[in-house]
Amino acid sequence: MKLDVNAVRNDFPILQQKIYGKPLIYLDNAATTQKPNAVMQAIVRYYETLNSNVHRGNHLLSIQATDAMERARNRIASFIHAPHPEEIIFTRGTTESINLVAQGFASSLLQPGDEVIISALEHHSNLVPWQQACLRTGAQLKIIPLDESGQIRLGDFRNLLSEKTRIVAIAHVSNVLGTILPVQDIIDLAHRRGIPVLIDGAQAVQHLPIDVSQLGCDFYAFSGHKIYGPTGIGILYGKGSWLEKIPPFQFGGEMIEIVSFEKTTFNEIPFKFEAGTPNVEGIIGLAAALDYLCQIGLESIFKYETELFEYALHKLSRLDDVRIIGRAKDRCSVISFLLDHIHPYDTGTLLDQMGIAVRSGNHCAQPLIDLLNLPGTVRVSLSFYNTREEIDILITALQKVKDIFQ
Ligand code: 7TS
Repeated sequence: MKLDVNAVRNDFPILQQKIYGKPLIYLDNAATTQKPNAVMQAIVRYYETLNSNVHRGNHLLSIQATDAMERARNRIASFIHAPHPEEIIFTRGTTESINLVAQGFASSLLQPGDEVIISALEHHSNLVPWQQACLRTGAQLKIIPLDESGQIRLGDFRNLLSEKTRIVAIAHVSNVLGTILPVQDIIDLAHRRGIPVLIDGAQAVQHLPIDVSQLGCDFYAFSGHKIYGPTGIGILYGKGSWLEKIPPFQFGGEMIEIVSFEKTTFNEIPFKFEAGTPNVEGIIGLAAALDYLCQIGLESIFKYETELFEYALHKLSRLDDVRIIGRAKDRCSVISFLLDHIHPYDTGTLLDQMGIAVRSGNHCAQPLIDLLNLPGTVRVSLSFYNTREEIDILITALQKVKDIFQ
């Protein structure tokens, strides 16, 4: 079914706002997405009818809240086709999900001389945790280089794999270039050598169909707030066999089995990784976001987004004095660019004054921006609630920015 963008926009109250008296054009969806009414209502309903602590009360509200939280876990598992709900760990976001795995590896699975492979286009959240894990253990970080289009070459990846490699951690979609990485090939190549793979899905899960069973990845991380859910909730999918091997990330309530002053044994997965009272409203809000997306239809959403991306790319490419950064064949949702002789911050500031929200800077990928030898980029990132009219207004606004500087 075709997506009705006007109907969709009515589901997002914030999009009706004006910024400096101009209609808001929100093109910073890679940073965070806006929230539909369905999500906000689910959170309010939770506080109005269910609020109580989970997994520890024996009164009715606590039982019902626990039930709602565990149903949400099932919902999230089915959304990414995780075979077992206990393989879904609730975290604060992608960053915490990756830290959980990196610190787990540093505690017990990395030794001096071991190697960890990432790519040159990683967000700091899939770089710094591994860099620190390597520093702690004497392991070495290996970087898959990029070709001139902003894609990795499988040959380069194959050359880095060795008997020393302990894990590969790689983005599914780049938050700077929009590159869709060949994750299936990466997983297959790594698995041939028995090496586990973590996928940073922060920019993928809201734009591509995700099936972790089919991918066969060992870990998949994403954030609720980038898929129309609340902030402060994230997911780590991990294969049960790995989650059993990794030690707990944090200690305290809920993650324990038996505690004495001398010794503690730990709860089973997923609870072993969920110390303390969880973000129940975030969990319920995230499940509501996934329900909302499925109700609209993932296929219609992805098709609409692909067409809008092509439209925006075409329009931007035709503008004089614009340099598009990143030309990989497989791309989605994110377009980085520069206007000749205009600093990306200036472009971003002027667009803001015209009611257009984009992001300019290094997008938390400093090594990539350094590698490209750029001052940063201006980044437009799309959602299914954006329209062609908004892209047209962006193009006119960029023309004005150029005029101001000429
Ligand atoms: N990985 C990728 C690929 C990301 O794009 C981001 C956030 C993260 C990890 C971290 O996610 P968090 O929810 O834990 O913060 N990316 C961006 C961005 O591009 N602009 O703001 C945040």
